[in-house]
Amino acid sequence: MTIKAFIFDLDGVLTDTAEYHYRGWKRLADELEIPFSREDNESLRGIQRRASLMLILKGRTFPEEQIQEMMERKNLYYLEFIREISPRDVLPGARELLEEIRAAGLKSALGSASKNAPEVIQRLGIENLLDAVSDGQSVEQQKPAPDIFLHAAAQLKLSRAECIVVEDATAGVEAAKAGGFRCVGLGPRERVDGADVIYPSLANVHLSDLISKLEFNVKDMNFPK
Ligand code: B16
Ligand code: MG
Repeated sequence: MTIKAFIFDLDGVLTDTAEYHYRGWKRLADELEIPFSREDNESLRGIQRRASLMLILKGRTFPEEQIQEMMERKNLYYLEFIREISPRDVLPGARELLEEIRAAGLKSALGSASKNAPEVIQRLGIENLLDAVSDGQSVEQQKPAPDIFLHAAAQLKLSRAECIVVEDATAGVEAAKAGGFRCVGLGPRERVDGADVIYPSLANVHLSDLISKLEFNVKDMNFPK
């Protein structure tokens, strides 16, 4: 078997911080009197902080100093919200899969665009199940560039062929593919269509099933065509 590790995205895969990102951006957008909806927030999935702000500003221009202040303000709001995170917020199936990976002698790493990832995994109580952490601080080029996943694989001292990326965002699947990784996509098919295997979420996903689908190249059929 070639599979030696799994590299997990954080938001949308191991936990659902999208709601907290939404609340942070929404508060900022309201203060700036810029329209921003939950639907708009969906397009920010997996997108780093600065690029997210640019999408929210929709071409409105501001001096760099103000851009910095807006990013800091949103992050302060986000940090307030994530204080509520506890081990109960690990998404269904995620902890079980991390434990199965560990028990099988394989490795797990984090590959998240978030600069707050270390705090989130610590609050979730899963840091001991991760052998390496690559986050928004680890690389310059963010998803859809493959750097974050390449950095995670390098930390594990494994090749891209030996690591499987697990992602919920279009930008994340693109990043995995750009890096030459096989990828498990979670969520609606239209969002993660480029993945090799697709599941609605990690709920009831077991390592043995996942590995056989990846090894035999079976794109899951849990979705109606
Ligand atoms: P931060 P992921 C991403 O996390 C989020 O999906 C995205 O909405 C957020 O803007 C980005 O992290 C950066 O987060 O502001 O905390 O650095 O899906 O890559 O785990
Ligand atoms: Mg994500």
